[in-house]
Amino acid sequence: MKRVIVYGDLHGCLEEFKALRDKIGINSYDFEICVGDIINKGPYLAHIMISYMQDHNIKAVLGNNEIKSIKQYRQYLSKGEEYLKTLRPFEAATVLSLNSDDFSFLNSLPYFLKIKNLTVLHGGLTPFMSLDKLDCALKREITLIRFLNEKFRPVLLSDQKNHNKFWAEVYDGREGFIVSGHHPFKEPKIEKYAVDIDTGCVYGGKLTAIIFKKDDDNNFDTKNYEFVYQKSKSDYWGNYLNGKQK
Ligand SMILES: [Mn+2]
Repeated sequence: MKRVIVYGDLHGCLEEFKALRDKIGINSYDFEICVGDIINKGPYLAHIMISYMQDHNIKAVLGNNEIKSIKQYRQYLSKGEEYLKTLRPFEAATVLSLNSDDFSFLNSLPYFLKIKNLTVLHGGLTPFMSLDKLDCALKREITLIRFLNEKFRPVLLSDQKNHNKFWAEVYDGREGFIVSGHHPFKEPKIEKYAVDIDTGCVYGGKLTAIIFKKDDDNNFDTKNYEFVYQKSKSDYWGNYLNGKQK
């Protein structure tokens, strides 16, 4: 394994993803992994995204969107067509696009992945969490964390105040150098022991990849990494909300 390449939230933006991989010049020694939220909100259906990931041996951790769609697919299997009417159109489209192989793929995704000194997860951690002691609720929580209050408890996006700190600003590096996504920033959010690489491709921003190479100690060099970007073709989610596409 020469390079580790981590991609931000894809949300169905397959064309930008392909263009970004071309730009990087992926080769068979590279280890590629996504921070989760591969599916939903964007232009390409979940089945297409998952097939592409499998065809190219690209790994991923669970995002909150994968967790949601796993639940919805299960409900659909037990309740049938009627259940789909309770979903938003893009959620129903995801469920209908999944086959049992896709469902197995989603179920096989881990909540986090450690690669030597690197850790990939979707959301974030609080100072009270350790990755080897997460119960079910906390596992779900690490896909959702963005900002923390003064007691370092996660705050809901709707309750967020200016003085709240982004989780990575108070993260001390105890679980390795973390690459995350989930909360979109205009540029990658770089902290001492973590970087959030969700730059909102599905919202008309850009798709970001971060590339790590080995250092002299055979770890990954977390001081000299590189970003590669691919500009989004459209504000897909904005267009969806405005009813310009289904
Ligand atoms: Mn997310």
